Amino acid sequence: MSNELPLIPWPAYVRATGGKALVPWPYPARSSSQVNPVAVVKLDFDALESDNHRHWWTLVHELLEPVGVAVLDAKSPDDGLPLRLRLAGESLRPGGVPEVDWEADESYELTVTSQEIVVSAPAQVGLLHGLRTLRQLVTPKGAIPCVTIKDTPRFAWRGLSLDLARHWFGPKTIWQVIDLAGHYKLRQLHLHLTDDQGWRLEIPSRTALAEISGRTQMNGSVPKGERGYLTMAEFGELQEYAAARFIEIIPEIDVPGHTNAATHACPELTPDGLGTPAYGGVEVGISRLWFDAPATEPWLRDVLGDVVTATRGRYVHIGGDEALPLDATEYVKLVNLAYDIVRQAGKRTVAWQEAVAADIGPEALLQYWDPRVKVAPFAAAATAGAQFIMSPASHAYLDMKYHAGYPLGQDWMNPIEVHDAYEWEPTALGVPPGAIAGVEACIFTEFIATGDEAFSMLLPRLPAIAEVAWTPPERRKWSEFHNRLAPHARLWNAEDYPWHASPQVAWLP
Ligand code: TNX
Repeated sequence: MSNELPLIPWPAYVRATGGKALVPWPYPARSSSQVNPVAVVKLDFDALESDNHRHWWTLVHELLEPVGVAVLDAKSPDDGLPLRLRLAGESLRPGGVPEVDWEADESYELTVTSQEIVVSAPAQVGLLHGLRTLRQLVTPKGAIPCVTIKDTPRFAWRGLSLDLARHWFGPKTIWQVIDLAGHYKLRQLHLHLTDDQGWRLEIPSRTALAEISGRTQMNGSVPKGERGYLTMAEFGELQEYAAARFIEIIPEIDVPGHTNAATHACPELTPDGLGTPAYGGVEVGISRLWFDAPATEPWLRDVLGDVVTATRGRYVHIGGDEALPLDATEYVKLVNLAYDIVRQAGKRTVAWQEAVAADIGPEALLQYWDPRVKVAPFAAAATAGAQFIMSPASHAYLDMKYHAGYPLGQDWMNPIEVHDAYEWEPTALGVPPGAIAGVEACIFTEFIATGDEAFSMLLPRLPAIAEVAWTPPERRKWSEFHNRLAPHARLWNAEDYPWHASPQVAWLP
């Protein structure tokens, strides 16, 4: 019975205790939200300090109203099933949006009886995870199965990487992606902000970068009326919105390859000082920085300095992939320089797997992506203390087509149906299990031109990757997963997310 509950990712412990809790919405009228309520809960803040009530009030509303649950204040005279949030060991600081402790314990317990709903956790992030689980339990008729859930993730790093450089979708899509990532309990949103085709973040010390290369993208220019990049103010707001939902933003400035947008906007970065033409094609490995060009080091210091200053999370991603025109020595010098700048400024570094050749320290994270290469260097780096994020293109690249004839996406790796995104084990790829910090899905956007197209690639595969990252292999079963996934279509429809109706799932919209 409990394995029929539509929970993704599947929790560590689930026991259905029998029966359903239900307090029907008593009024014929609509609530303030778009959805007609079918049930009512009354939020009881228990241990939470009053200054943070508004923040939690917002989160509870935003999670439960789209699934038809009206949320009332505990003091309301109307009936409603009490919803209690209990925080142990940590009191919320005043000021609404809390400073996030990114390393806090993520566990939570959720108990639903016919009398009350209780979410308890040692830290705030667990409270939110518990509410996200509750959201998935609400049936279309507004009932909630009575259940006891005790849960904690397998991996701390559970990410999604979104490429904004190849195509620009506008800020709204990024906000929606944060919400979607949150529903599946992801913690990291990695933004691939720069590449050959465009530059998507304002850099105050080098304004030409965004002003010039913010306008370009695959096959030409960004849509008319779009600025084509995030201002620093927008980047700050985005991080605040994400942090309020316990999601860490990791900005990526891709060097020393994938740099044509930079050498186009800043011609001083090229040896002849003439810069490079804009590039709207699909080739990789066509661009580079030059270690010996006098402008390179000051440029890197300015750009990474501004990015570090603006970053609220722990990490900055320095790229490091596919720097094909560079010889090994120059590649290593440039990656080490970028790494040193980030480290000296007080942030930790993430870099793509190729950076294993450089001398980056054990506090950095390497992102495994290309399963076609030999793993021996990764095993050696792991022995020396390196940690890895697992994003194998064969399973976790959500820009791959679902099947050979699919109109969107890439085909340089195998097609990835929802089953392929689900059925893989991060520790079985040759990187030593003890060196694995977590899992990250990636969506590159050479052949994905709009936010809607991006959603139809993320759904239904992102929930599959999220479960790989959260749930240990002995509790993961495809035969159960596809049944649990089927009713999620209702949640996606409620949020207006476009999704791909994979034939591997008997959808229940
Ligand atoms: C490989 S992922 C790349 C990207 C492409 C992607 C397309 C990585 C480190 N490099 O530049 O966009 O494949 O799937």
